[in-house]
Amino acid sequence: KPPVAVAAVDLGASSGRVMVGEVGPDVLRLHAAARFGNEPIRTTDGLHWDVHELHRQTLAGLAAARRLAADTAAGRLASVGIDSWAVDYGLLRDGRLLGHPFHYRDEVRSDRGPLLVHDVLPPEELYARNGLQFLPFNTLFQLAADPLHADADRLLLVPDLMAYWLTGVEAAERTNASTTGLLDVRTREWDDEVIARLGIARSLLADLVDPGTTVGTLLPEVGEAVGAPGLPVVAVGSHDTASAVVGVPFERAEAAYVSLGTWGLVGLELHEPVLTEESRLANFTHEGGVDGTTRFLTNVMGTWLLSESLRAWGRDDLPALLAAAGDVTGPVPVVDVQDPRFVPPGDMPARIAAWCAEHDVAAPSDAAGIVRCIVESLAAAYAEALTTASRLARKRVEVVHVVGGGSQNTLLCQAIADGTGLPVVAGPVEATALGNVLVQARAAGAVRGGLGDLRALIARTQHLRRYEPHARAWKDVEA
Ligand code: LFR
Repeated sequence: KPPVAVAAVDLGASSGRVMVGEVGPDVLRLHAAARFGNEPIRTTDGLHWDVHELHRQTLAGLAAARRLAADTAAGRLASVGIDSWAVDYGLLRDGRLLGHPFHYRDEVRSDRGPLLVHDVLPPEELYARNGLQFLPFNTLFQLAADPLHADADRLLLVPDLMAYWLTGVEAAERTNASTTGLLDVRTREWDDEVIARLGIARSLLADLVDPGTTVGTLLPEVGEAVGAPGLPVVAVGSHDTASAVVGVPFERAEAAYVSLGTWGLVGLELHEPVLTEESRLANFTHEGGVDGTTRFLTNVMGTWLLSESLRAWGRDDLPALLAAAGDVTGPVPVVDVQDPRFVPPGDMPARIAAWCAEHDVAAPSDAAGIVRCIVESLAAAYAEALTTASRLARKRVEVVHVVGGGSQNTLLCQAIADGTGLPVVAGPVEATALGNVLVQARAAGAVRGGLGDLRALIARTQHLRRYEPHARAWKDVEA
């Protein structure tokens, strides 16, 4: 039986890609069909996503994927699955999008929403019901402050919106729906009471679907544009982090992960929630995972600090900067990467300098020093979050998996190993796309089994790199 070919649309906060995955019992290969930028738009009312451009790029990417698939043993695509960042949504009325969806890094509305929601549902009660860490941009907070809310008859999260534009079917994929704050953490169904108390019309929310379900098939005009009439759209872990965690090749149960992209999502896969007051105060979330798992994690700063610094410097040579950062011998300050000042887009080197000045530590004087400071600060934050996760969930951690684009950052992976005192297994780089294609391939019958089987296939086929913890000379200098 030849491997099946499926297309994964993976939309990230700074770029998107369409990949073709070839999957069989002993085959797992990815081919890049298209990569494109995702540039937010700032207008007078705030920061927005250009979802129409993302749709256009998705269509072009799918056409390229269809051509690529023609050259594989499968000869054609069996399905397409879409994932993206979480929480952000489009509001529709009679099937038409109202305005441009807001970007979760929009500063304008971020204070008002939480105030409005917490007035009705205090943080403790909310956590007991939805299990989510407090992020000011969780969908329910955004919605409370959204001027278009009252005009809408449907809310679709970004991947669901893209799937709707492909198929005409409105559905709410469950892993991503868990990031709205409107899902019951225990039943993983819409929480009608929370929804009613917040004055949200129940009909705004679409029916939930699980990863692996066929949502619909391409609309005739879409199928024609892409060259794949009738292609099924299959729900995957449409929250990119849910797909990334499917892509973690856990080598044993005593393992934690850092899904390292724009954010560093640090935590554990669990089967039961840990809804304690300690977990709430530590801001640990319970996002819905594929196959009913729980992603017990916290959002830490990720490569955003690096990419925004590069943008501020007008540079695009991260590898060269990391090499220079690796050669820095003197001590560098460890800054608090969780400081809210680092969330909105902007001049991060200046913000780091300001943080250092406020905390009476010497700021690094050049780009290499700043990059080294960012790397060490990120690693310190991950080490702390991992210790906290292990303590809260009462779970031993003996190895840390680092997946996603950031797993290519050797300096950072080594710093995480050193900071935690644990071995780091880095890779796969494309964990999210792999998680996306594997869930589709399983739905198509090309692979069988649970997450353990899918992960074993990743471990057998993908390039992974191991880092052992060791103390480095510069650490002694710092001490
Ligand atoms: C990562 C991610 C995180 C989510 C953040 C905002 O890409 O999806 O999991 O908290 O973006 O949506």
